Amino acid sequence: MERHLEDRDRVGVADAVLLEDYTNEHAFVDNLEKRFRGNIIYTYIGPVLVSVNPYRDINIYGLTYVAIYENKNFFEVPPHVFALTDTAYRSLKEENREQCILISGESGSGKTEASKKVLHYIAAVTEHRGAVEKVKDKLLYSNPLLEAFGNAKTNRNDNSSRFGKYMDIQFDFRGLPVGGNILNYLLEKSRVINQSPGERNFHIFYQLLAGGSGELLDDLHLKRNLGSYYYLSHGEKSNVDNLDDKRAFDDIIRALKTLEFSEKEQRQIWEIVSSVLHLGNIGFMEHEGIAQLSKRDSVEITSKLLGADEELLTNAFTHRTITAHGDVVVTPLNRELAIYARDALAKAIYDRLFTWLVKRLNQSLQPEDHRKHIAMGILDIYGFEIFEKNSFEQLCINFCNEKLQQLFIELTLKSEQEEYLKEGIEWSKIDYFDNQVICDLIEEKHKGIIPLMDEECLRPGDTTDITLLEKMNKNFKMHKHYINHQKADSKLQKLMGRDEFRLIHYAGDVTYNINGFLEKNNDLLFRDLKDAMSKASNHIVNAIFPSKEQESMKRPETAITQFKSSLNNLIEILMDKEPSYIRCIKPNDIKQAGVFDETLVNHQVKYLGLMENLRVRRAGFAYRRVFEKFLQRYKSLCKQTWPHWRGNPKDGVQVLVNALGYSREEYRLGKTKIFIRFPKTLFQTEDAFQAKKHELATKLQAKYKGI
Ligand code: AOV
Ligand code: MG
Repeated sequence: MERHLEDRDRVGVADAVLLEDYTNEHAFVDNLEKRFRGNIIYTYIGPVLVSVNPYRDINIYGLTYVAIYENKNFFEVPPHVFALTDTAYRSLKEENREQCILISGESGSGKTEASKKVLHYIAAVTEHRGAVEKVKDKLLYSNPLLEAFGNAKTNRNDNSSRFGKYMDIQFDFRGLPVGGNILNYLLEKSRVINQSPGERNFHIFYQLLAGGSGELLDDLHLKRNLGSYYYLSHGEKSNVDNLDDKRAFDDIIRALKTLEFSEKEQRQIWEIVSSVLHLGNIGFMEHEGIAQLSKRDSVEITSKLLGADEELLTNAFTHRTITAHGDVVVTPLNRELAIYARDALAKAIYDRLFTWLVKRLNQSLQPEDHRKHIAMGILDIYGFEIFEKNSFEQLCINFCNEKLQQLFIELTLKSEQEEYLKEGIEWSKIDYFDNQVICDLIEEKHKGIIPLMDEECLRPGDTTDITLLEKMNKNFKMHKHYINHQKADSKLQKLMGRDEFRLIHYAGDVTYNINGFLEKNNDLLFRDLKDAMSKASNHIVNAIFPSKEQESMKRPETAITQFKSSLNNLIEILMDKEPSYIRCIKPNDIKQAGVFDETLVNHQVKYLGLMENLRVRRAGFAYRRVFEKFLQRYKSLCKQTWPHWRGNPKDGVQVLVNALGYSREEYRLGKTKIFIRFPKTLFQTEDAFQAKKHELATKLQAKYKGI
């Protein structure tokens, strides 16, 4: 037990609450680095797990490791994602408490990998038979499937999740997994039509081209050469990871089979995926301000693949029908608008296919019985983003992180408070930065950025991104967390353009460029295209563009308002569960093993609020343990408790700490636990224990030698 108190000189402290100076960020990062160098990627802040991406495979996830962590108490084994999962799982099984595991950190820090380890651990420690095994296979295969459609290579991460994911694993009363449910959040669909240099489109396009059989590709009118497709030609052009893509495709086929997608469904999925590529190749000319198709073949193929009427589709690319006051007006589009329409359709088809996939997966993962289940949720969502150029997508992502940070602070504080209360120990309230003010700035009814943005989107007349920005500048003139080019001081002003605004997020300042905000928030797909899609014979297309949508005269909610509602819904789900936290850190920007960039880590420590977290945890006491465990470890240090203490453990601990000379200031005894205020006290005791152990061992050796 207490293995993680040992060897702290070499590998640092396993729990940062044991750092002497818990307010010192440098000491905290130093400790992480020491451990990282020793190939130890996990560290605790009390119950929170901090994980530093090693960028190399370390052999700590195999069955031997599962055995080390299975049914062990959290603090008796070295920090590990398995320890955290095991604790959550036991609380679920033994106390019937719903769990959620919240994973955060910036792009490439290891969130998705961590979420997979959680699932693997659950799969490893539960029954390996019949129906349970089948469920586990489905749960495990849902990951590669969603990654293929929702992940892409970015400059920060070769396998970056471009959507947020919350996955419930559902257990029966025996603690066996019986099903699952996935919620997906805001896919970065703009990637379908455009990628930054060095980045790729979603994996599935490359996987299909590399791994699909010749026959399949022929049927889909596809060539293997990436250069043939406009939508694949912006970012990375070469087929670099061809082999991996080929292998991944085989995996996807296996996943689709395991998840019971029919042959027909699979076929229709490939038809849709390839239609997106063909859509991108549709070109337009302009004649007297009116767009015309430059070649028919791509439209022909697209229509065939989707089962759409070719005439209807062609028309929909080049015309727009508007109903105003009961009149139907058809106007031709110019080339620019036709391209806009084409791209909007490609994005919409892909985005809706993704949502359909999740829904279909959920059908497959649904438990067979209808009894009540207990769930363990895993949240793997995009981390806080600060890029060179930040747009609407970053605002959504960062808003999401604000909300989660708020939940984190609230729940951590709450659980600390509860523990002190339960143990009957006095609690002094501590100050912390409450980011409610930023959440309000973004979402507050009528006044926040989101309502303003929606207002500008819905307001008839000449609204533009700039009119929106002007409105914001006026409304938030006095707001402490909002800066515009006028408000920026002279030093900052140089860095801010007239089309930008800056938010002081809890995690740092982000300058957003307003261009494209209204269009992205509006997320408009012309009716004619929707109409053509809803009449298509491909069943999936038909399902994702329901004709009901056409009939409804109500305007759909804007993109950000939809996102906000789904987020608030998520927060509600999470609030009801017992949370565990994994905070992931990226040690360098070059995706390399063994490189620890202190500045980069410092920054993440700051914005993940880890020092704040540590402060909360240390507000009262650095260390706490149940009486039995404490007594068991240190009983050899006191004559009255060694070798056995016969009374109740609390009295034993009292006798022990008296003998150790703890002052009243240094500790408190709660109902079940001892609380030690300073790490120094604990370490003196631990050192004395190590010396004693050594002394006893030497004596024992001498005795045996003597014989
Ligand atoms: P992310 O989920 O946090 O980024 P990932 O989990 O995809 O990051 O990790 C990025 C890469 O780091 C992985 O593909 C692995 O190569 C490596 N990696 C991460 N964790 C480990 C680990 N525990 N052991 C070994 N290698 C690891 V993003 O999804 O971009 O925000 O949107
Ligand atoms: Mg990820």
